[in-house]
Amino acid sequence: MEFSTATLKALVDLARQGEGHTRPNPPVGAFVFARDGRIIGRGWHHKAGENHAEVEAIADWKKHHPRTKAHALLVTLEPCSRPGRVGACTEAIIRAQIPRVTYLCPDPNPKNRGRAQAALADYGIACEYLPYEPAADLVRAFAKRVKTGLPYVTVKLAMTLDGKIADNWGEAKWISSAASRQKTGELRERVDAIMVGAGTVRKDNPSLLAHGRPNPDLVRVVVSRSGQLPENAQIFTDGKNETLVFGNPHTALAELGRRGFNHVLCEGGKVLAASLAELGLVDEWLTVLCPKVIGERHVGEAAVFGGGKLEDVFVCLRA
Ligand code: AOF
Ligand code: ZN
Repeated sequence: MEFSTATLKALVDLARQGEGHTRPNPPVGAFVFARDGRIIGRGWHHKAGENHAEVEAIADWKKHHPRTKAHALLVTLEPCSRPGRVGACTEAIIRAQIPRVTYLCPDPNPKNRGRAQAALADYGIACEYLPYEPAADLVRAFAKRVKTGLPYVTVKLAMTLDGKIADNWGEAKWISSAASRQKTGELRERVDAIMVGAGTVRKDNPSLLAHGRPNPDLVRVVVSRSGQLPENAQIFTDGKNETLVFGNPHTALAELGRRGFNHVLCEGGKVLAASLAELGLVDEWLTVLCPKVIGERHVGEAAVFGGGKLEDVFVCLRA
């Protein structure tokens, strides 16, 4: 069966609804198709311990189109073939008698990798791998953790044209525009944890929460060598998401990896970002380049020179 790029893109978008909620599992999406190419079932993996995407899509098909025969199943990740918290998806596909399966990325988990095709072939079900980069991107963080035991780390920094991430008083609030703070705030909806250094907590008293849709699964992490943090900081007192404190970045990531965290977003400050870089723990740099110059003068005298109508630029580099 042929799939249009629009269909593949729509499927990845569906899978992304699970981003930031599925740890230790990856986000996954699946469509069931009728013979005429219509999508008759849609599903995504919501949370570990709940249905996998394939099972959700099959249930959706049975609920809304019980009399239509399924012709094919398309899934962003190779279907699992060994039971875990839930039953194997290959078994569900066999029971549903879907004759064709296409997946867009192999499962990085050695437990399942490369096994779906043989498991389905025994039942006369054709299974093919159609490589699609955005589907591999979806499981990039999960793949890093299952291979190394450590989470995938994105470090976000907002920087001026003269390379400053804070003004000469250490004030970082006004470097990026409100629009880009909104945009990077949305990233918090899609990761498992937000990590900052103690200095950022003392200086900015941030909430470290998603700006738009609240993500109750998001965990806040502070790295503090001394452990001396203000007790009244909102991350400890707002009664919202869990906050964990670790003594150094390596211990923090090793423990988060052990607990199944796939993607950690580090939002500063520069001491923590530099230690992560020195330890070789950064997978991705997300730099917001702001059209401003701070220079050597102190805030209050003539601080940040704005760049007129120019907008912030997002630069994403994989380490
Ligand atoms: C799929 N569809 O939607 C997901 C898959 O403990 P379990 O039973 O939830 O299994 C987790 C493993 O299954 C996970 O490590 C990964 O290999 C795969 N994830 N597979 O067919 C899904 N989330
Ligand atoms: Zn599965």
